[in-house]
Amino acid sequence: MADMKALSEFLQKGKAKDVKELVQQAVDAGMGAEEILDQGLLAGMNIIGEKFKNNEVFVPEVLIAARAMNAGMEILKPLLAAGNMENRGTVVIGTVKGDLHDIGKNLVGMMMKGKGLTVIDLGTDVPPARFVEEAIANKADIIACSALLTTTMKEMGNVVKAVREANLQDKVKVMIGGAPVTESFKNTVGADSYTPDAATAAEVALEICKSA
Ligand code: B1M
Repeated sequence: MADMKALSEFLQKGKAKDVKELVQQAVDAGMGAEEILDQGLLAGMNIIGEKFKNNEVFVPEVLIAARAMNAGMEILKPLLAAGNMENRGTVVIGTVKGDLHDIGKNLVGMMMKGKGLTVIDLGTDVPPARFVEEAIANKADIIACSALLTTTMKEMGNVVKAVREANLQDKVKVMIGGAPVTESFKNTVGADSYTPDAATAAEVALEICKSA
């Protein structure tokens, strides 16, 4: 039986080629795609998430681990789609209108994928109406907004308003974050959650989806 501990370790070290090979070996040995995802890839990504939160690893290590995760996912994706894997939840993510910073947003998206959530990335400079349209189109549980500028963070309040105007507040939770954002700002704009880093954002997103 393929070694899931080794798979998790290769992922943490960002060894994309080895990850791909081990995933293929596991599939060939008859292991289920969901099992490989949970015990190998997601297990490794969870450890990276924890280490990132504790400043034991930094942005470059997370990016290479995510690249290795994607290499493994290339093999698993068609199998997961064919096997009706339970959807753990859907997140529509983007950087708010007027803001082009996307490094933090990308990390948040990667960590959320690492929790097994479906992530729809709208990119940067996303107007409030687009967040809502995509949340409806994809039956999302969460709209996740990132902002890096004090001049653009107010757009998060407009996203909350747009969600309320569409009468979606009971179905879609708004998560916010980014360097200038705080818990007190979250309370001011009425968002559902503020998290300070990507790993915590992914943990909270999974909790929200579980309780939806
Ligand atoms: Co810009 N920039 N920038 N910039 N830039 C900052 C943010 C700034 C603090 C630099 C400074 O002056 N010291 C400053 C903002 C000042 C302010 O508003 N208070 C600034 C400025 C002023 C600008 C321009 C206006 C500069 C100009 O043109 N005059 C301009 C604005 C363009 C625009 O957006 N319209 C601009 C442009 C750029 C670049 C394009 C050159 C580039 C962005 C490239 C890119 O993203 N593709 C850039 C960069 C790289 C930065 C700095 C240097 C780094 C940002 C970054 O990626 N950090 C930044 C200074 C700094 O932070 N040291 C700066 C790493 C990243 C991992 O952290 O995004 O905070 P961060 O994400 C964290 C958490 O915040 C959290 O998780 C991540 C990690 O765990 N998080 C979330 C993020 N989103 C979350 C969402 C969540 C939860 C957590 O829930 C949904």
